Amino acid sequence: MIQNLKRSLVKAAVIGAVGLAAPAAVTGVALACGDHTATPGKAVPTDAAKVTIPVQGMTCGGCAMTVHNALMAIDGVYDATVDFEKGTAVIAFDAKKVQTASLTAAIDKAGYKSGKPTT
Ligand SMILES: [Cu+2]
Repeated sequence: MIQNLKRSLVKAAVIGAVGLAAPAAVTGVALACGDHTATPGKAVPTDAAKVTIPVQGMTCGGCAMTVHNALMAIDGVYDATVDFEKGTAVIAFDAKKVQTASLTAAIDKAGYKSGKPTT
């Protein structure tokens, strides 16, 4: 299991390097692991709360999409922009419904490691 994971990570790194030639964001890169379909974002109201959370452990666009989808599954999250190269997730959400602790918990539960949220 762990061996397979390591192998897929190596593969992801190679494909990721090739993918860099194209300036396309997450969706344009060949995905080697994680989810392959992004949950569409919702309209972000002007009064939405916004937070940036560091995410460790992402190696390709598939990882970023897995994190994106985990965040989008939370009721009250409008949109999440996840960048595996920067290792960040920028999240727009309804502060009346969602606390940042729920966001970091979702990232951790998806198999990655969240850092300290900053606004
Ligand atoms: Cu990946």
